[in-house]
Amino acid sequence: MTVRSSFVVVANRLPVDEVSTPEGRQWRRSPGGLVTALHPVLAEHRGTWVGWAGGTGAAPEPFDLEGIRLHPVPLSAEELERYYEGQSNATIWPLYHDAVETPAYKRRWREAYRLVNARFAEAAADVAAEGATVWVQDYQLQLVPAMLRELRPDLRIGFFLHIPFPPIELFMQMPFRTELLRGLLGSDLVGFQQRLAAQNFVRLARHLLGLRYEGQMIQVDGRQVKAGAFPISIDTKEMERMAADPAIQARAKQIREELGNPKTIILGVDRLDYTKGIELRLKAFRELLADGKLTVPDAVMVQVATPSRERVEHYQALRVKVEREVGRINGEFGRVGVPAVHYLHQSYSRSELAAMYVAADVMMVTPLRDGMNLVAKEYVASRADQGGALVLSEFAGAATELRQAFLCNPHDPDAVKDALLRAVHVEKPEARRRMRVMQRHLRTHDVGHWAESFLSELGVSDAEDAA
Ligand code: GDG
Repeated sequence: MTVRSSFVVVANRLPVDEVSTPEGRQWRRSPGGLVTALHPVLAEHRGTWVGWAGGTGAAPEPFDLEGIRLHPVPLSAEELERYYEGQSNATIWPLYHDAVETPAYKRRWREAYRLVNARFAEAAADVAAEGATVWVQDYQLQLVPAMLRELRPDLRIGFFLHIPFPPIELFMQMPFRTELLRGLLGSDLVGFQQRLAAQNFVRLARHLLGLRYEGQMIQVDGRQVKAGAFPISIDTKEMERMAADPAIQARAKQIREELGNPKTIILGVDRLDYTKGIELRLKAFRELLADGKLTVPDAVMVQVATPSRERVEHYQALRVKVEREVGRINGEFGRVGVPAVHYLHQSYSRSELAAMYVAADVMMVTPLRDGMNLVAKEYVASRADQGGALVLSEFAGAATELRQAFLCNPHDPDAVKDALLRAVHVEKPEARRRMRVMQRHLRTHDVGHWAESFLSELGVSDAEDAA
């Protein structure tokens, strides 16, 4: 029998991984800020999370894990290729990130996107109780709000976009732009990372559909749809606790030794994605070495580039470019046993990442465009010693909040080099002052605060108590 919930989250992925144990295959909750933030609300409301469980073919039966009901939605291998890799990650992802890579438009991808979105909407309609609140997440599911409203006009529907929302001129490229916009307008509340993104959205509603708006409230078919900025954040306490753990502190020391005790460790941690500005960061480092402003082995760079979307063409091309640049830098500036760049195309545990943050003197976060960028926030929260310096792109959502970072325009190589040098040479008291201000901000603006502000705006009555 289907269990019905008064609170439902709909996201492309379920927050679980299937792992092999001596007792056989089991589900384990996957780490991540979103599930941490939503867990209390879900538990309070006997909530259900609707999403893909990974794997292709038939989906597992719904099951309970740590107080949450998980409701898997199936995807076939072909849908995965067309809806997820195609329409979501080769069309929408690049277009919404300022078209820093050229979006590809294919009819069969759109058709699969429609079909899969309808499946998610139907699943949500099945599990939602009368008058329930449904919170839909992210760019893979933009048609779900309108589809769900059609099936269940009694629901309160929220949508949150984790990535940027582009200006009108860019959005207008999208072949099924009206349908997408109408999809989002099925919500009662549409949340964005940035105020500018919310503005892009309301202006687009007027431009494309001639809808009237006042402030951030749009009039649609006699209903009101509100747009707003809700900058996402991290579980600050958890990050602070992890970084203070003696085992992690010891591992950080060990990492420094393994790197040959350099004066300056420069760190980058990103999914290997062309929006993250990994190449331009490497180039800035290379030029500073060539200029003699930095030298090996006093300064070394560590770049973690977590494998991502490896079947999508742009990602394959990026890997080649990044690896070529790493080879070039090491070829020119490395020595036997002392590479200039330690490039790690691997995935790490959260604790190993925390140790890297603690070890890094300078963290480089230089995306060409990024909805928020949680790595920047994690680095700041992990520096309880108030050491370290953050170089941050103005084009990351996080730059609106982390004003004390060394901000730079990632499109300007000299600006990136300048910010990196300033971060390398910053005086300790000045670095500490900057860190302190940013840490204070993250303590009040954590992921719980994010969920709570969105849900209370959406009208979930006890969001504040629960989140
Ligand atoms: C999207 C938006 C927005 C990375 N490598 C490993 C690993 N990570 C973790 C980081 C961080 C997360 O993944 C990455 O989050 P970001 O925010 O930096 O970037 P996206 O993946 O692009 O996320 C972004 C976000 O959604 C939330 O709304 O901020 O703008 O693009 O937490 O620590 N974690 C582990 N191993 C790794 O190797 N365990």
